Amino acid sequence: MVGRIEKYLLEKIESQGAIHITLIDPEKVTSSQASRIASKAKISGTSAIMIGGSTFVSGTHLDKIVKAVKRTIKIPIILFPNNVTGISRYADAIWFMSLLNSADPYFLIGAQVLGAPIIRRYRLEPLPMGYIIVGDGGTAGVVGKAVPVPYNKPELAAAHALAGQYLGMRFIYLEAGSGARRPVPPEMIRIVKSYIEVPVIVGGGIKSREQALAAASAGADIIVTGNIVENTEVKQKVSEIIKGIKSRRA
Ligand code: 1GP
Repeated sequence: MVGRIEKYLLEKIESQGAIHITLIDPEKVTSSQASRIASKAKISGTSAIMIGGSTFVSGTHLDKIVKAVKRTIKIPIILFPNNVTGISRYADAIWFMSLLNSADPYFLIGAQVLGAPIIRRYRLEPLPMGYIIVGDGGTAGVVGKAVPVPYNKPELAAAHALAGQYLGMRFIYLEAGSGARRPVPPEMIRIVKSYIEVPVIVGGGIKSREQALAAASAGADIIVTGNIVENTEVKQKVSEIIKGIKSRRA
C-alpha cells in the first residue's frame, strides 16, 4: 500500500525530524522559472517539489512546468491539485486530498471520484491527505467553499484532523492560505499533533526562519513554503527556512 514517494517522505521525516517542501504555483511561473526555482531550492536542502495552485491553469502549461522541473532535479514532484485539472502524467505522486471542512461535497469526494481513474491511468502515486483550511483561509478557502477553522479554536482543527486519520488519511495538512498574513499558530499545530499519529503538514504565510522554527518546534513534520520562492532570492530564502526547521526544539 505504501508507495515509493510516501516511503521517501516518511524516511526523511524519521531521519531529519521535520522536512521542507517547496511549492511552485504553475500559474505564476514559466517553465524556465520553475526549473530555476526547483534547482535552487534543491541545493538549499528542500526534500520535494509540490506543484499546484488555487486557481485555473491549463493542462498543457501544467505538463510543461512538471516536465521542466523533472528534467532539472531528481527529488520527487508531488502534485497539489485544486481540481481534476491539476493532474499531470509527468509527476511522481499526487496529494489525494479531501478538503475536510468544505461545505461543498465536490471538494470532499466529487473531484476525487472524477480524478481517481485518471490517476490510475497515469500511474501516479496517490498520497491520501486530509486538507483543513484554517484562519482566514485565503483563495483556497474561497475556491474550496471552506468553513475555515478559527485560530482560537485549535481543538476544532484537531477534531477535523482526527476524523481524517480515522477515515484512513495518512497525512493531515493545516492550510492558512497562500500568502496568509498570519501562519498557522504554533498552539494549533501542537494540539493537532497531540491528537494524531500521522504526519502534519503546515503551510501558508511562512516567510521567516523564526516562523519555520516555531512551526517545527510545535510539531509540524512537513513545512511548505510557496510565496517566498517567487522572488529572486530563492536559495537564500529556502536555506533560511531550513535552518529554522533544523534548529527546532524537539
Ligand atoms: C499554500 O501552504 C501553501 O497552499 C504555501 O503558502 O505561498 O504562503 O508559502 P505560501
